[in-house]
Amino acid sequence: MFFKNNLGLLRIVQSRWGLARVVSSNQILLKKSLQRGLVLEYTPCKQPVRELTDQMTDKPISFKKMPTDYPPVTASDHWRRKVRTVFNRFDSNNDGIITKEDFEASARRTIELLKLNAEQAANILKLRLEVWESLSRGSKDVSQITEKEFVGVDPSVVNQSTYRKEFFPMYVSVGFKVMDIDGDGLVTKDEHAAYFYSLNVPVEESKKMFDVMDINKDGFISIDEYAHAYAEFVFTEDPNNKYNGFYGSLVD
Ligand SMILES: [Ca+2]
Ligand SMILES: [Ca+2]
Repeated sequence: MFFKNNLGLLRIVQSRWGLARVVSSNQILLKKSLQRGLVLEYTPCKQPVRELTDQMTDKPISFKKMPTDYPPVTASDHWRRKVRTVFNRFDSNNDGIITKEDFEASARRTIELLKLNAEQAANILKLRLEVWESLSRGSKDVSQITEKEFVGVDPSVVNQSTYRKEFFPMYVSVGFKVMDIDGDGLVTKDEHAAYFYSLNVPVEESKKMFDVMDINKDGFISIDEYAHAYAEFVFTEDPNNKYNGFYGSLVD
């Protein structure tokens, strides 16, 4: 979701390639639409977002509120606080920089907690590392992202319509896959708890967030519910928004 400062469109396009690789391994349809997306990037004629997102995921994402319907982010103190929180959760060993090792450590925590078999473990690690690669591609030094770099992200990145219409739905898709360990298209309480555990967030907080995210109260988080929560986290600046705990309690 967040990139380093001064990101131009070109760099975002580069990030997109990273994500394209994440998802293309098991979704040919998605790959095709990503290729089309890249073409659209350079043409003034854009397709309706609905059609595009439908093609980008195996199950179409139906946003409760479209990302483009949120007002521009102003990067208020509260919003920056959320960005700092994301940094804190990604910085697994808490040394003030995010590196590949943090993502490996995070994957390991999931693997150990859920006692995953070798195949599942490899898949989890692969997904996490590909997220890392796409994230670090925008960094000056691709081997690390400093806190200053990460937290100082230029909010105009998330205000671009390209980001909101095309990238964000992809991040939803990838983020959901990271959480949906067994790949059945639904995130269970255990899968959500494992995700929070992998980010060093107390399981108690997972229960609270899960209940907020499970809008229809069926005991699962669907990709639509996940998409709504993620959008509320990224595109709102209300200190009382109930999705503020998307990555666990906010840091100071
Ligand atoms: Ca699942
Ligand atoms: Ca649900």
